[in-house]
Amino acid sequence: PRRQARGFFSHFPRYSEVLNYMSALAARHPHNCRYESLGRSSEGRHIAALSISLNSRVRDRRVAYIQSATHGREWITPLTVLYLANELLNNLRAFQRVLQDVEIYLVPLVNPDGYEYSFTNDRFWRKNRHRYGGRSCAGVDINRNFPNNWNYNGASQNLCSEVYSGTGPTSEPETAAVARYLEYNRHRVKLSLDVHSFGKFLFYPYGYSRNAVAPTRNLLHSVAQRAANQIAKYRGTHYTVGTSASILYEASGGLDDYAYGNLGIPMSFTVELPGENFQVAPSDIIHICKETFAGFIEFIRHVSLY
Ligand code: ING
Ligand code: ZN
Repeated sequence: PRRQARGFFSHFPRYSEVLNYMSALAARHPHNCRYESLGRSSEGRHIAALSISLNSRVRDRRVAYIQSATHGREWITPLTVLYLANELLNNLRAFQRVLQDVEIYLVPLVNPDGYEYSFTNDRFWRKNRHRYGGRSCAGVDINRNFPNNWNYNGASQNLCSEVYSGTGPTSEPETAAVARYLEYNRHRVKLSLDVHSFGKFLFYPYGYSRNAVAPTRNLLHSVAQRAANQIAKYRGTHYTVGTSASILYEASGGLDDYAYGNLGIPMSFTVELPGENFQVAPSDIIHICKETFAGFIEFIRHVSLY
C-alpha cells in the first residue's frame, strides 16, 4: 500500500508485480487492451504481452512491437514500456490520431527468469537462466540468439560468456516465442523496438558488422533522429543515433537485425536508455519514463506511413 501511494513509477517492480499491473490495465480497459502470454521461459514463467488499440475487436492492424528486459539487469526498461501502456490507455482520445489503424504490442519482460535472478541472486545478471551442460555456467544471451548472422560477431560459444549465443538460432524459448509472434505477424509489424539500458543510444541495423549497410539507412537514421529530438525536449537528454556496430561494438544475433533483415520489418531499432551501470535512482524513473514516452510516440507516428 505504501508503494501504491508513492506510485508505481517510483520503484523497481518484481516479475509478479509487473504481471499484476498488466492484467489490471487490461481489466480496466477491456475494449482497448488485451493481456496474453506469448509463451513460457525456460524456468516456466509466462512471457506476458499487452495489445493496445482503439478497438481490440478489430484485427489485422499495423503493429508497433515493443519489448524490454531482454537482459535481466536492465530494470529501467520495463517501466518505460508500462508507462507507455498506462499513458495511452488513460488518454486514448488524445492519441486517437497516432493509434488510428495501429495496434501497440508490448512485451515488457522478454526474459522473466533473468529479470527475477537479478533481484534474488545477482544484480548484474544479463542472460536467461537456461542450463546447458549440467552444473556449469547457466544462461544464454537472448540478444545473440536471433537468426541473423548467428554467432558471427560479438558472440561466444563459451557457456560461461556473458554473450553466449546458445546452441543455435532461437534455441531459447524466449527467443522462439518472440520470433514465432513476429514471423506470424510479419506483414503487419511495421515497427520493432528492443529497449535496453544503458548509454542513451538509438541503434538501427545492421549491428553485426561495421561493413553492413542497411538499404534504407537514411530513412532509419532520420526516424531515429526525430525520436531523439522528441526525447531531448523534456529535459535535454541527448541520444546518439547510429548503428551499434559503428557506435558501440559489432554484435550479431540481435532482434533489430533479425526483424529488419529476415522479416522485412521496415523500422527496427534498439533503444539504450540512460542509467549508468544499469542503476537508476528511483526518483529519476518517472523522468526517464516521460522523456522516453515522447520518443516512443514519435516512432509509433511513423507506423502508418510505411
Ligand atoms: N546492448 C546491446 C547488446 O545486446 C546491441 C547492444 C544492440 C548489440 C543491438 C547488437 C544489436 O549488447 C545492451 N546494453 O545490451
Ligand atoms: Zn541489453
